[in-house]
Amino acid sequence: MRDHLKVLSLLLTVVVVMVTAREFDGKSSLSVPPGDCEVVAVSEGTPIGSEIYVFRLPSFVSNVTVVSPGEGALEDWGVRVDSDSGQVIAIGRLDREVRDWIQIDAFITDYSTVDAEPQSVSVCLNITDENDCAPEWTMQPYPYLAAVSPDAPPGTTVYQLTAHDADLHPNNVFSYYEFAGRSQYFQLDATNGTITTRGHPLVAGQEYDITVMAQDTAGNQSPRVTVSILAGRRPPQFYQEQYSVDVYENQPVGTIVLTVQAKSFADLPITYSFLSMGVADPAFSLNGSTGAMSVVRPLSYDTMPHTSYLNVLATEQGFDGMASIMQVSRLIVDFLDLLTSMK
Ligand SMILES: [Ca+2]
Ligand SMILES: [Ca+2]
Repeated sequence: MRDHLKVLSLLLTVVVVMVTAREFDGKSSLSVPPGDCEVVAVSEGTPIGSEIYVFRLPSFVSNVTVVSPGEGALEDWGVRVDSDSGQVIAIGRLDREVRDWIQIDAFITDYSTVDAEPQSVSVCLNITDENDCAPEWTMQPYPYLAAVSPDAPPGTTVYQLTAHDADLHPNNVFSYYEFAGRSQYFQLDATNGTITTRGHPLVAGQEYDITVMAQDTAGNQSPRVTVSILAGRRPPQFYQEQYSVDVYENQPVGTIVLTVQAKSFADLPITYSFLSMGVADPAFSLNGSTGAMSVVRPLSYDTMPHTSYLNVLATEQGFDGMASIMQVSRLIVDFLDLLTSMK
């Protein structure tokens, strides 16, 4: 009676030419307020082996014992405390973008005095920023596509570049540069990343590729990427080439298992629908305006086909002929088999 453990797995594949969107993996600061402790600023660029801090020991027969964090955790964060000398040493890279405060709680025991109680001490290392991060692109979807009317007037916005630099100000200040491309037709604003037309007539149906880069003030560079600008209309672009989601067969009717989305290059609303190609899957419905795919009847691993294919159509409202098709392959997996194969 472990049917509820069985899962349905959904796999969606976009058949128009697309690549999976590049995930933004910008580092985030985990700033926490220090507790009751002595605050010491330490640069994340501190060389390995450097002394960061010294716990003051009352006599040469005293030592310091770290209470928190555990020794393994502290070493994972690039810090070690020498029990005999009281020295706090950088033994690895101190990455502010991962952890900007390290609180060390310890006690000092003085063995020169028989009756002395261990003394509690705390130091909070405030990891300060270095310019060690490059800007990372945050545009979606990928590949970076645009469309513009061939006779667009000068200054028409074609595409908006966006990027994120995980450093703190001013180390996160960067500019956009055109590395190669069609600068006689398009202009890139170095500060705000907007690509606009210059007003030169464009050839209808032609793709204009522009390769761009973002670079911060220390010279840290983003990857170079290409924006393809089509002179004309472009059909909607799905935000992902492929979706994968596990659906438990005991998920109730009404559960949204997946939401598909596409971008309109004409800023028009998009309507989503299943195309009746292949075998219809009566277990799911698609919300025409949101792209949400929901369970509409009870799921059963035992009685439903384990794999079926669906096609999703994204159509621009008010603009006939501009539509994209995404093929959905739905795979049902027995969760018990999955557990066995993972062992
Ligand atoms: Ca930076
Ligand atoms: Ca940094």
